[in-house]
Amino acid sequence: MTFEKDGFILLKGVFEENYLSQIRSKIDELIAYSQKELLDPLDEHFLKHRVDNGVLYDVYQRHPFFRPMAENPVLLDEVEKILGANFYLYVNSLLYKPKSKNNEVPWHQDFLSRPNESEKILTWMAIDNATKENGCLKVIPGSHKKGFRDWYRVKGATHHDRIKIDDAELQNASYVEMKAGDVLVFSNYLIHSSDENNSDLPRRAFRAVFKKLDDAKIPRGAPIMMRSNLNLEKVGQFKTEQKSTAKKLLNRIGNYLSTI
Ligand SMILES: O=C(O)CCC(=O)C(=O)O
Repeated sequence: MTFEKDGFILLKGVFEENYLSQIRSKIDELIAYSQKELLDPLDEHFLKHRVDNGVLYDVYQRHPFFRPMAENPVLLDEVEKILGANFYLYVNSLLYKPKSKNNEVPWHQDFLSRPNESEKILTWMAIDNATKENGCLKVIPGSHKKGFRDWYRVKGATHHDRIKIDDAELQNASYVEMKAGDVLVFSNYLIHSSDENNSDLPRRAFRAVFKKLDDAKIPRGAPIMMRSNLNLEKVGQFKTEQKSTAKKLLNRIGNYLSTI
């Protein structure tokens, strides 16, 4: 299995059980707190949580106990091999897929609605064992090679952006069962999905997405550099054209529209 050939790699045993059990109890507290739907003082800065669907957004910024996960050096070394020495945290979320909540995720590629941005690398960190029964990820190996596919949006659906995929390609789909502590690193061009959690077992995962600093586009908030090599010769490469106020406003509207 190589990232180039398959579009993903599986890192085994990145997080130890001791550490994961602490994270799990923190997550239990966090979910119980989020379910109370209290007034959120951070609301204007971050995307609204989707508690029922099992997605809590921007947990890296909101809850410091997630930071060591996204900053794990083994994981960042792998990302650095793909993206180079300068990359930032693009988005992040806790995906806890509660039981029997119609939380199947259809076949898609990530960030389909932002075709002009460079590749993003996803790291999907298993906090529990992820199995066929509790809705582990499914992938189509090698599907990243053709870039973005034709896609459509189902308005109002939780996972609204889907791709058109033919049966021949679906034959190659495989489940990625993971042990708690494993991390799947994959390209945003990789076609993936997951089934509903029909088991009594939790399926919690932390998802952190990274992007190269070829520009500093980010859906919300401000970029957080995760690795940064201040090589003076290279700094000039990042110089971008001055954007007019109108262009900045259009970007903001575009980013907002892609989240609804
Ligand atoms: O966690 C899941 O079930 C799906 C996650 C996913 O599709 C993604 O990370 O883009």
